[in-house]
Amino acid sequence: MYDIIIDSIFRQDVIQGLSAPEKYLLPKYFYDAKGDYLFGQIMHCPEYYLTRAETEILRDYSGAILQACWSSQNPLAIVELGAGDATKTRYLLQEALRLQYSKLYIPIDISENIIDYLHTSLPAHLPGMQIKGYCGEYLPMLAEVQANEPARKLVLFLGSSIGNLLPQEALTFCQHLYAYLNAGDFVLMGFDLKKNPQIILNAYNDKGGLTRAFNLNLLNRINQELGGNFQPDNFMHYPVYDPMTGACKSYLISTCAQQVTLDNGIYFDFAQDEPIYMEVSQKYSEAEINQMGQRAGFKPVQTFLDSQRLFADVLWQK
Ligand code: AVI
Repeated sequence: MYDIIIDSIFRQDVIQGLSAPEKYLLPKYFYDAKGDYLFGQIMHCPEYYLTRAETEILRDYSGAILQACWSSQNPLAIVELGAGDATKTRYLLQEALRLQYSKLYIPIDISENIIDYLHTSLPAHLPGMQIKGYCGEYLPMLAEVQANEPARKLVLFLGSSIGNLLPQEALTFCQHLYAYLNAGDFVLMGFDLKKNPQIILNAYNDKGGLTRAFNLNLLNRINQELGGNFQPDNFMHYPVYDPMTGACKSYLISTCAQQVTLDNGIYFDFAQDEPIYMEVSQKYSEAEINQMGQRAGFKPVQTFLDSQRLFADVLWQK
């Protein structure tokens, strides 16, 4: 039953996106098992600096981040939206245990596999840390966490996941996040910074072709799950970066006139050179980040940068 509902939402979104005058697919559908694997590979490829930069920040500044959130009256619960395998977060959690600032980690993830994995893998690395995973959409789950856990919260939203929203959507997300928090709660949010445009473009066009495969995998997923007949070789991976707006957008370009059909008979015509918009990975200046935090209602506490100033983890308080 669950699979049928998921399949029909996926189908609905694909049909809506590919029938639009400007075709698009939703990036949340990148992450099937193969997509998770490819994203794991991307995070380790030489051009994709984001993960290395943020890992450096958490390795070097976890103590300072926690000090800034510390209050002797109230223990801290560390909540993470989109925890993934929590590799980077472990630095913060280990430091929280060492300083005795927190003994409760609450990962929220849409994937039950991830939550199960964290429950089984983390205790060996974090003796004494209680792990209470919540599976579902970020904000509804955060509401449940707030109802169930009285502790003060430090909410992590790392990895530049906020960058996969357009700036206006990102602001709306931050405003909603603010509304779900209690006065005194903290947010640590990871933003990729504007920088030399070539460095950014290379990160989304790695020489090993991982990002290309990551984008084309969504066409394979449509073939497998919706009985599509996409020929991925007929599409070209085309990322562009606009240094004025900070938007790095990925497209798949149809290299010929073609028709693609799903197993229910619905079809989509592609003109030669017609694009499918796949994803935005928005980059920000420090001033733009501060402005967003303030417009959402947060008080800026501190900004943590890596040594090359590529990436920012920004601490805000409600
Ligand atoms: C998950 N997200 C922050 C990645 C990004 O950088 O926008 C997804 C990604 N897409 C292509 N490469 C990485």
